[in-house]
This record gives sequence, structure tokens and C-alpha cells, in this order.
Amino acid sequence: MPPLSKSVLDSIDELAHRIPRNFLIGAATSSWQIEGSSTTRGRSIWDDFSAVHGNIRDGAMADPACDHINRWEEDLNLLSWLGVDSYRFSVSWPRVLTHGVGENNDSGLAFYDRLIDGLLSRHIEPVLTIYHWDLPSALETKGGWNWDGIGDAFAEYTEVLAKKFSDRVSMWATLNEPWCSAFLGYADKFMAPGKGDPAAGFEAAYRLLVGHAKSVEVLRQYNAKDVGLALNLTTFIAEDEGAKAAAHHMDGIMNRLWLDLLAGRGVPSDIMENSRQFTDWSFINDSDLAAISRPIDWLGINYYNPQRIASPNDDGAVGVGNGQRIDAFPGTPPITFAPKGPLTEMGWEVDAASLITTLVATQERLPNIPLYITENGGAFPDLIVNGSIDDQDRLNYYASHIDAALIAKERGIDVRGYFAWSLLDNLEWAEGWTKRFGLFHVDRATQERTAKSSAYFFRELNARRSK
Ligand code: IFM
Repeated sequence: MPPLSKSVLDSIDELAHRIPRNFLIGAATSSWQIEGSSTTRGRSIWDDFSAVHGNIRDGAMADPACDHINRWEEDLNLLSWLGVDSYRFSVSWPRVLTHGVGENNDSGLAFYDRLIDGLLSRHIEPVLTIYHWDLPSALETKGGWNWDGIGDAFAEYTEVLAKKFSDRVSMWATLNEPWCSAFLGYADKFMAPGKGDPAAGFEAAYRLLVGHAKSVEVLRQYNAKDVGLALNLTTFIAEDEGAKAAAHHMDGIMNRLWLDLLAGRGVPSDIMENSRQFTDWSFINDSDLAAISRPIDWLGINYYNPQRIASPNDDGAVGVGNGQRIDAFPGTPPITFAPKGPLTEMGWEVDAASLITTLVATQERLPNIPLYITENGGAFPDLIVNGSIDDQDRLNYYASHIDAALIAKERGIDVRGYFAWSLLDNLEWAEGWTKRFGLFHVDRATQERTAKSSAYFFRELNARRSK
């Protein structure tokens, strides 16, 4: 019997019966966060960034992460144990192309080949993300996502993957959370490559979408199934009148910029105006804009928390957590981040209702595109008691957000699936090992995986729903 109370089992039953038969339930990870074995691949910007003292909270680096390169079969067995339909993973660009372009690394490709076959033999659909932030260092030296050749390099990398895997991958995401790459990595210094230059942030945002467009074109040539991308979208809540203009601008940078470009409306005019102090946008051209707006088959939403802001308090603008950093929203008038409890360990407000408003707003801005929740989950302090981890906070987080996704679906929003972030406790980027999001606890010293109560929750949910 799983370590779940009768009332939790009853609520799982209620949720399970509302999940439509063809609704995908999965779990997600990304390459740099779990793979380890950095010496068997090329270097990425996250290897460079994590090597700088002070960039990662606890000094953690790519090795050993979760040693997934060696423990992948065990990890696929965890997915089978959970009973999920699909697994969303990312490919490490420098593992398949050491320098980003040029000669393939056959052993890197062979790893993903085994992984995909291993999923299929377990009847789990592979959902492949092409770029989840680990840009080859060799390309960053050319300017990274500010280099005008980056889109073609990304297309070349896409072709390597499409040639080899388009026959077996069920869904493709070109990019994961390009807002983080552009604005936390280029505008701000919180993530790799740590540029801290607002102009670079806007240019990176645009060039990421140019890369997406070129990647989609290649995937179409290889008849890849179900092509889309995952954005981190959310709802901005202004606590008072004085924060309204800032909320609109921040919503523009995090939500509307991406959705409007994808929908063919170009850069929102207010974002264009408010960013003139940083950039003249001379890197934009009409043919790229047309390519970016070509149809995709689905859009992924990575949702964790709303962004609640208020007029500045006496201390001025305050950044209270990962993603809640004013430098990542260049051009924002002074505000303070004002998340309301309960908060996760990341300092992120827990608010499932804002998932519904985010889904509704997204479908309005980009109509007729099926939506998936490609990431959702929470970091909470996990206590190991007699070898068990009873993570009720995380379990409740999942239950309330799956409920919200189903409410949105019941109200007519075309939501087709939900992926838990994350399968494993892993390297939480600049937070290192200090924040754990896993369904399975990973012991840093022994690499032992232990199912938390939230993993039992998913196992029960999957066992009780109709498939
Ligand atoms: O761990 C990250 C992931 O890589 C991208 N989305 C948010 C997660 C939690 O911060």
C-alpha cells in the first residue's frame, strides 16, 4: 500500500476520473541538470558559468549531477513505475556536436538513440527538447544568441537530430523557456552566459525565435511529428494602481513578446517603445518575422507561479527569487516583487488559479494551438524520516495544479497534457543542489533514488485514470 492517506487517495480518484482518455501525463528533465559525464561531451555555457565562483549558490557543477548517462535504464524504470505516458527530456547540444557545428559525436548520438528505444520498449512516448539552455561554449565565443549565424547553427544541429530520431520521437520542442535564456542569461547575469546587458537580452530573444523558425523548417523536411516549443508564461498581478504600468510591461517581456511574434503580430508596440533606450531593433527583418509566425502543432506552457508586484516600498525594487529579478525585465519602472504565501522554497507564490488565467490568456493570444503544460512543480524542503520522504506540500501543489489544468479544459481551453517537473532532484541551475524539485529524491553521495510521496501520488493517479 502506498504511503498515502485515505483522503489523498480519494482526491486522486476524483482527479483521475476527470482526466480524459487521450490526455498525456508525463514527467520532465533536462540534459545539463541530470546527465553528468561532462568529459564525454563538448563544453557548454553552463560549464563555463558554473566554473565562476559565486555564480552557483553551492558551487555545484555539471558532474556528477544525477549520473543519468550511466543510470538511464534505472531512470527509465522509474518512469515505468510511475505509469506515465510520456517523458520529456532534452538533448545536450555539445554532446552531439562537440563544437556546436561540424563533426557529430557518434557516442553522444548513440546515447540518445538508446534512451529513445528504451522509452519505446517501455511504451513511453519520447518528447524531445532540442535546446534547454546548454549552448556549446564554442558558439558563445562567436556571440551566442547574439551572433547572426546562430539560427543556421541551430538548424544544422536540428538536422542531426531529425535525421536520426524523427522516426521515433512523438513530440519535438525546439526551445525551452527562451525568456530565461534571453533575459536571465543575456539581459541579467543570473544565468549563463551571464552577460548583464539589456540590449543583448532583446537581441537574444529575437534570435532564439529565428532559431526556432529555422529548426521547425528542418523538422518539417524530415516529417517530424508534433513540433512546438515550451515558453514560461504566467499571469502578472498588480497589487495597486501604481504597479499597473510595470505589470503591463513585464507581461510584455515575459508573455506577449513571444506570443505576438509567434502569432505574426511582430514585437508588441509598447515593448518596442519601452526598449528604445537599449536597442534600435535593427536586427529584425520581415522574412524572419514571417518564418517565426509559421504554424506550430502545439505550445508548451511551463507554469510555476504568478508574478505579483506592487509599488516600490522604502527599499526600492526588490528581487526575491529566481525569475523575480528586475534586471530580467529591462525598462520596467521601479516596483517591488510581492509574492503572497504560501511560497515554495524558490520564493514562488503557490497559486493554481493563475494557471487557469495563464491558459485562458495564452489561448486568446495564440488561438487554435493545442496547449500542454510542459513543466509544473515545486521545490520544498524534503525531510528524510526512516528512509521515507513524505512531501505533502509538493503533493498538494501537484494535485491543485492538475485540478486547475482540468478546470481549464472543462471550460473549453484546449489543454492536451501535463508534465511534472521534475522526475529527479537535479541541478537547479544557479541554485545548484539547494532546491529540490524531484518526484524521486537523489542522494548526492550515493546517487540512490527514493520515491517521495508525490511519486506515489503520480503512480496512483496513472493507475486509476482511463488510458
Ligand atoms: O529547473 C527548471 C527548468 O530547467 C526550467 N524550468 C523551471 C525549472 C525550475 O526552476
